[in-house]
Amino acid sequence: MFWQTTRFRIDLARPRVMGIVNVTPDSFSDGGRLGDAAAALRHCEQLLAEGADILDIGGESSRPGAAPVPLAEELARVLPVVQGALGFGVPLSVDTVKPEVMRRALELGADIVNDIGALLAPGALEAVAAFPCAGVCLMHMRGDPATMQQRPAYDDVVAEVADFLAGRLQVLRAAGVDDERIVLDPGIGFGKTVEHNLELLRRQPELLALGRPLLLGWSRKSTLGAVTGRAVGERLAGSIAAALAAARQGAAILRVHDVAATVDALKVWGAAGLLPVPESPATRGAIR
Ligand code: 9MG
Repeated sequence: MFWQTTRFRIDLARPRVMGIVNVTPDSFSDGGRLGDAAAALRHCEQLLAEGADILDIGGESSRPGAAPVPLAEELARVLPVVQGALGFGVPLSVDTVKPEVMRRALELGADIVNDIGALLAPGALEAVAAFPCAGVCLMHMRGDPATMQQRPAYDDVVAEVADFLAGRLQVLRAAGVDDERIVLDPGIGFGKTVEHNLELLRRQPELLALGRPLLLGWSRKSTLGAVTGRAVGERLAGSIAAALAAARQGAAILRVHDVAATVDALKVWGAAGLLPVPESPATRGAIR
């Protein structure tokens, strides 16, 4: 399967690693805007050197309870980094729920919109649909980052996530967005308990029936902390275990902080033939 994005048609015959670039004050800030963008770009280069296939650039934290970032601030954080990273020659994703950020980033030449809100914000669908090749990741979230962890409840979390994603897929199709532009994400940690997240991992193959590639983000998430008893900075082993399990269960794209370790782990499982679609000579290296 392929993921059509603005500049690249990404071959998903093997799992791709999406490196996380958080352009938030707690990530890079040295107190100055130019310094922040330069530090973020150095981080992009580091992730690429470690083997990232895609960079996901975001200026607003989606952690539970995180404060919303005003539009002007998010634009000022994200656009200079997108602009600077365009020359790296890899697919650039912009992690945002704001239609104006989507539009401005796509105008600059960004390849993908990664929307934890599945293009539900007024104007978001139109913003993406207006760019005929832009890729999009539609993620399931129950509620919003401020409220989502207040007693989330489902009768059947996998069925309800699948129904939601199927519905969004239909809406995008009706708006003229080609299937090949769309990947789907069950949204680990977004309005789900530890048990919901683990059930989504166990039954992840059921989501493949939706017919589009799956993107999974397990990196450093609190479910890993709950299972291991580890603080966020100590979750590397848990993150790698979850990433491998997700890949084994059919994930096509893994959104991660720790690119080098994830790439190595995937190489070992790939070499052993443990991934569902091992890389073939015909597809090796093809990303366009
Ligand atoms: C922005 N962001 C944080 N976690 C994420 C996840 O699991 N998936 C996607 N698509 N984006 C995420």
